[in-house]
Amino acid sequence: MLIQVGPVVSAVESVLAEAQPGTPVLLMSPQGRVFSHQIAKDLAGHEHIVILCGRYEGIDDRVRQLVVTDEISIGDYVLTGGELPAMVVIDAVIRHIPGVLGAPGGADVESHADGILEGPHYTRPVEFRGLTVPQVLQEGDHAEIVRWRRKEGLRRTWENRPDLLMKADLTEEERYWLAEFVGEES
Ligand code: 4FN
Repeated sequence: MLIQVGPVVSAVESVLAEAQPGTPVLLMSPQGRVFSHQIAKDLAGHEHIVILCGRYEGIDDRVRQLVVTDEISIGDYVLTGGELPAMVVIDAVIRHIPGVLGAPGGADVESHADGILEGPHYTRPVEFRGLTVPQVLQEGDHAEIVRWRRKEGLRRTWENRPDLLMKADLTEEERYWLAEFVGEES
């Protein structure tokens, strides 16, 4: 079963008639370019976004040819529909709206902005089933805590997502830490 061209093009055109000129019309699809923080930020600059997604066997390709401006995928796996990918895009875009809970604190000082993963977080109690909160976090020297978390975030990036390091903009100290991690490998 396929989604027909006529109703979808009508729906999109009626929505676009009330939207800003240049409004993106996204098609969530496995054929799209892979969604990213950068794409989310670009989309956040628009007053409106239209998002289409497939279900069943997908959508008549003429919808894409006639009204779609951008084909986007959230990753390589088989799904039963593009609704969840659409919600992923919506979530990543709306957090760039000032005042939204979880929005970046102003001038993009969020952890993903520079492409490095976050370090670990801890709450109380200081000891749970033999696992303790690292000493530096208990001491409360804020500058040292920031440095420690940055270093641990870099370690996780090195261990789990070394691909992210290719694009990361690192300080001299961070490069030194990286060399340390490489040396720690057996
Ligand atoms: N998926 C693959 C190859 C062939 C088909 C699919 C697939 C939902 C309508 C599309 C999937 C994944 C990420 C939309 C997948 C996405 C979809 C997405 C999606 C029903 C047709 C379909 C090679 C990627 C495994 C089903 C690969 N991001 N078809 O899942 O809409 O946005």
